[in-house]
Amino acid sequence: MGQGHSASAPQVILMGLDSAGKSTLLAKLLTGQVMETSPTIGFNVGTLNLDKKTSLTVWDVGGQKHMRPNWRLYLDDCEALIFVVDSSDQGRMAEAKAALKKILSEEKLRGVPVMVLANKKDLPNSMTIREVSTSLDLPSYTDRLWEIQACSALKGLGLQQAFTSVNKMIKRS
Ligand code: G3D
Repeated sequence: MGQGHSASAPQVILMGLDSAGKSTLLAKLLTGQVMETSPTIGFNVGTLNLDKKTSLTVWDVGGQKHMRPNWRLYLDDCEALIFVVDSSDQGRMAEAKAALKKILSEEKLRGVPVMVLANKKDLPNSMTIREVSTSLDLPSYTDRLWEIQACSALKGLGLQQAFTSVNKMIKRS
């Protein structure tokens, strides 16, 4: 794995509300590596080349933060969207649901598969994937592949399976 961004590389985009656990997830994936952040690009916390062909770009969405106008440029080659939610924060599920809906209404993401990561499953009060799935209205997304996976970015649980599933979804879509 290395860092860097090539505008033409297929992208996997990681999104979610602030505090969902995106930086923690990225740090886990980058263990032992130095992470470069690109404040000039926007709110992405980093871009990681998963392999020669695929890179992962991370964005905060929703919350008090405003999307930069140029974030859509990153959707051009987006092959999959990973949407991270804090499954222990029931109070922000409606906000997460709205943010996901808004992103998925982007024309450029039509038909793009979505992996929802129900993060922080290590916490005792975390919602089940069924509860998260219902809260985010995932069954209403009938025009694309979607999956939900529980994980703990902090403990590194469920991440391998999630990325394996993402690759499979990309191949199937
Ligand atoms: P963001 O990048 O999406 O904004 P962060 O989110 O990665 O900064 O995570 C926000 C907070 O949640 C951090 O705690 C982080 O340690 C915690 N967190 C992230 N993933 C997990 C997880 O899987 N389990 C638990 N228990 N906590 C997690 P702080 O205290 O630093 O704000």
